[in-house]
Amino acid sequence: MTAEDAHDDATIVRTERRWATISVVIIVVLILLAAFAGIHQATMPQGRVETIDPTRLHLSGEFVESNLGTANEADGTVTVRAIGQQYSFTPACILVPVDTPIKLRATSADVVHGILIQGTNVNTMLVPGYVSEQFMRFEKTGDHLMPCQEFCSFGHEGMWGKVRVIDKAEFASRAKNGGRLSCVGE
Ligand SMILES: [Cu+2]
Repeated sequence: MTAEDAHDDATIVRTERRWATISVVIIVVLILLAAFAGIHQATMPQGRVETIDPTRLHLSGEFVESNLGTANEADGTVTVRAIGQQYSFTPACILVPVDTPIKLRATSADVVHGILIQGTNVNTMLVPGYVSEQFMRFEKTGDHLMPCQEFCSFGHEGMWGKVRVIDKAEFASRAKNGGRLSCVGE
């Protein structure tokens, strides 16, 4: 074996080690990402599955009509409850305060629909029988379109709602009397 061969062997060993290390690092990063997403409920579908009877939404429980809309919680957060059905969302205009942690809880009364809030990364499927939960926070006041983003039969393209983000003080004054808020008809 000449000195040159020995030098080549050393180069090969070094290169192989380097690529082996890179492969192991990639695998470790992927494992950490999967663990992080699982712990923070950011996987789709989520590990924590909540079921609900879609035929009885309007009769009792969390998604009766009088409970739909925006609820002001005691801890300063806000919960929005909504349903999708062929071919509208209830409420059709969701009212939320700016710069506030918001929990969106939604489900479908018939077929698969989707909620997508334009200009944000909020995008979730509404599957009959399951409750979809998503967290959001709006940095600026203003209106966002909220189209159904899952083809749900021939009226699909006409199915859309709106999200209106308003000033915190205005929201607080409207929430004073309790009940559920929305911006339908405004
Ligand atoms: Cu739809």
